[in-house]
Amino acid sequence: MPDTSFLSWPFFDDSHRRLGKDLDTWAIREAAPLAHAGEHDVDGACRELVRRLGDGGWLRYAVPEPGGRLDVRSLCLIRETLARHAGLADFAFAMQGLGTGPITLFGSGALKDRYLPPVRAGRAIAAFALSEPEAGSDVAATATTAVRDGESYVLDGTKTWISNGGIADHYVVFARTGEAPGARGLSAFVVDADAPGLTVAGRIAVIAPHPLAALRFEGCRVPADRLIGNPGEGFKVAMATLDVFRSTVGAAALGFARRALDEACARASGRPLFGGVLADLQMTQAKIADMAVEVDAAALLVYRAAWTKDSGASRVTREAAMAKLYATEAAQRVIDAAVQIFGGLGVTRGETVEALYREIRPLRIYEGASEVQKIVIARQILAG
Ligand code: COS
Repeated sequence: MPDTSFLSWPFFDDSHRRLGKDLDTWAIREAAPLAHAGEHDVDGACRELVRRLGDGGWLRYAVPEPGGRLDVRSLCLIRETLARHAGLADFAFAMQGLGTGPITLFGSGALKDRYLPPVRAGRAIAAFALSEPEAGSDVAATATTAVRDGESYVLDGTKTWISNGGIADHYVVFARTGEAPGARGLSAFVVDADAPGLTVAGRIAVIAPHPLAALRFEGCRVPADRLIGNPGEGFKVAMATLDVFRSTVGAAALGFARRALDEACARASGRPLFGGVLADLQMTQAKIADMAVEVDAAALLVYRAAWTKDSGASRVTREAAMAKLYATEAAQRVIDAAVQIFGGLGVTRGETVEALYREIRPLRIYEGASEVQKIVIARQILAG
């Protein structure tokens, strides 16, 4: 049974406590049975999970109703809970939010009306297309271009490592419109997956299966009203969206870590060894203690960042970067310790801790690698 004592921390109100409990019950029934379905049919499993999350009403938190807002504590609680039961369910939920985040935060009323309701209902799949072969960490180096031509923009370039690439119905694409060099010359667009000139250049297979692809834009014409915010604001749109969603990556890592701790405790308490059980050994106890401390420290940083954003801070760049950095790195250590406690079983295909070991690794890379988070944190601290 996972530790739920953190829900009484002052970061939360009663609606969050109810949300955590209700989603846990739902996830055991609806998400956990599909936890490993992605190993065989990742696209089908993802589509099914998006549909179930929509039917369950959970996507309303990732894609708020008109007049609503993104409550980061709810996003974090949902990601943590889903990750504890099924990594792919967490992925499906998160990408619906990240793929529409720029529209939710900066889109016109018309863009919101057109794109958000089907994603909220789980009937359309969203994606966020920022990374390029040579512009992942350095967003200001984005090379994909968007040139204005009458009532359209024409996009050319390549995006890669795009989550939901190949199954998304639309992509938020960041491209250079050239108002200024570097970060100030980018803009964000919504591009329909069937737009002429947009093709899936190739699917990418990864250690923990998720839909992932490279996209090619060749003379891809997009109506000018698909621009999100103003021309030249693309970098700001990307960063502000990442400020919201980075803490939630930390929350997903926290969910994986909690599951690993629970699995490790159960194993250590039940595994006979040297006339007792594994948990009798002080070496095991030291591991469990370190794991528990790291889980609580990660939770404190994640929910501090979420609470700060929900309390009205205009930027949580530092808090979100700290939460993502610490929670993902700590979860990797916690899961590695769980694998060690499981011994040979820990590296056996089909074991929960083996899957967690593969699931956690990309989180230290995507949405800003740990090294980028350190750059972001240091700049904020040095700026005073
Ligand atoms: N929110 C709002 N505005 C922001 C911002 C934020 N979080 N971060 C930066 N900005 C603004 C800055 O204030 C600056 O505005 P002015 O030009 O008006 O001063 C502008 O954006 C440029 O900022 P900066 O000079 O910091 O740009 P850099 O190119 O140096 O940014 C980092 C470097 C590393 C911070 C950035 O490229 C980054 O976050 N990279 C990682 C991106 C990522 O997560 N990639 C993974 C792909 S998504 S899976």
